[in-house]
Amino acid sequence: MTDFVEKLRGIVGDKGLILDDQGKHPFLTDWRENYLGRALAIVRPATTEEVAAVVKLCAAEKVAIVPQGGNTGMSGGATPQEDGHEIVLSLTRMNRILDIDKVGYTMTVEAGVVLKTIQETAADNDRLFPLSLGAEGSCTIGGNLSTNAGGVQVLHYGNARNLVLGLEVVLPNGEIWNGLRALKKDNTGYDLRDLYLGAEGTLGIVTRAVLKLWPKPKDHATSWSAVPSPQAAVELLSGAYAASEDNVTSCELMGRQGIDLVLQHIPATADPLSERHDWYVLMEWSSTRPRRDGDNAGSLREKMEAYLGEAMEKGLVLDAVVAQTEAQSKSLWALRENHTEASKKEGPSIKHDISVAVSQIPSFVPEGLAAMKKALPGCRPLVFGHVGDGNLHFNCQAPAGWNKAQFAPHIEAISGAIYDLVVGYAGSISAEHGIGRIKLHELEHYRSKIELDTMRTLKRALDPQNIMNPGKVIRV
Ligand code: FAD
Ligand code: 2HG
Ligand code: ZN
Repeated sequence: MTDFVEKLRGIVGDKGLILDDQGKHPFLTDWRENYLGRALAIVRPATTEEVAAVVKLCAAEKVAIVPQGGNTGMSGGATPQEDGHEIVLSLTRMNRILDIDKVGYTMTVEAGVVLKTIQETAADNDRLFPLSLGAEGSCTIGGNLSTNAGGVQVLHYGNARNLVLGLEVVLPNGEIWNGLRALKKDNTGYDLRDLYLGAEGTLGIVTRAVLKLWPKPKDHATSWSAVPSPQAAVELLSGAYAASEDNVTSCELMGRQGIDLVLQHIPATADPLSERHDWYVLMEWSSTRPRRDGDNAGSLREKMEAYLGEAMEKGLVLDAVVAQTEAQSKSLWALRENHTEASKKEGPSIKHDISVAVSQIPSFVPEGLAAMKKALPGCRPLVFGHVGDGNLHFNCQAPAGWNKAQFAPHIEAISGAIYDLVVGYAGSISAEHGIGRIKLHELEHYRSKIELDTMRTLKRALDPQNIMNPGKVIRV
């Protein structure tokens, strides 16, 4: 293996190689700290050509590769196996914005650019890149595309798959596929780009992308509403589309348990309402029409206030605040975005990243809560998420004070109950976080034979040596 490592050094140099245990450690464990792997080396190439040379070497020596971006994934997809025979290939040195086409509304980037940098670069150019999620300060665009990430603006702009036009990918044999086209229309045969989006690094390594941009919104409104039930939340959203003139860009539902955890664990957060309620909706409206408070058409904030006033009269809203400043809007969003961090600080939890049709949310939620309680009466449901996409994080926090070992024996019963229910609703057991390693068995259990066979056929054809993130997504 010394020989192999020296060949790696020959490609990426000392700067691109981490070999010591301390330096390797952050790359060997996932954000949730569910897995701790080992690796021959952490390899950090600086260019596509270096990636290609590393993959060629690995293909020749039959060494498996685990691509990694910001390592914020929720499913263990970026963590190497425990046997120590793989390398982690980190894309974080490939972090250049290559081009902005303001006329064509596109941006070309390397895979390791941090999402927030892309958002800021778009904004500096009077454009919007709409992908937005809690990990945006550290996740990379390569990881976002490889997980087909969702986030809080999917209901208006679509998920990561909808935000990209072209890709450059290093294939498992080390060849470079240049699909870096900025075309809105291209029906020349099978869509190869779509294969790599959401493939979680099992079919190739995304090295560059052409992203779509949108006009930058000029007016925003943010509201925080206490609602009597998930049913009311869904009805509130349904009416908001027309009331906002189709400007609803986020609609997030949260149960009280999550708010309590955020208030307890995250400094400088505060409950915006004086009384406690069971359910809350955070809504964001945004428009490219500039704000002109007091004019005849009204600003978005005025329209939102009027809409929530009507909703209150109908009993859909119990109490509400509409942010009057950018700072207030940020503090409302902090209550939502810090759920994941607060849950981690509280202790062990199981995540159920599920989706059902939006209109089924009202009946799914009480049934799911009952199923969870039946499986483990002392568990603490933690339900929040992107209700406008029918995607809830139907999570389960361990009983207070429990450690991972105490909680582990109950996971199968709890998750099985939730996933069986989801499948009964014709929903998805992984709406945005992917399969990675954590849901391998669930995928095999809940997807049909024909779907699994087709996935295996694809994987075997494109990665015949099974060196691209083996043991993730689909076992061959
Ligand atoms: P990593 O974690 O490094 O990798 C994820 C997967 O992609 C792995 O399988 C890896 O092998 C593969 N991969 C990474 N880069 C490449 C590449 N260049 N080529 C090929 N394969 C690659 N996710 C959502 O969808 N919506 C949310 O709202 C959301 N909120 C989050 C909030 C918090 C606080 C946290 C910690 C995570 C959240 N996530 C969310 C999960 C996570 O941020 C996303 O999955 C993100 O897209 C992962 O990007 P990354 O760069 O960290 O990828
Ligand atoms: C979010 O929506 C993320 O905040 C993470 O997808 C969800 O912690 C989770 O389960
Ligand atoms: Zn989410």
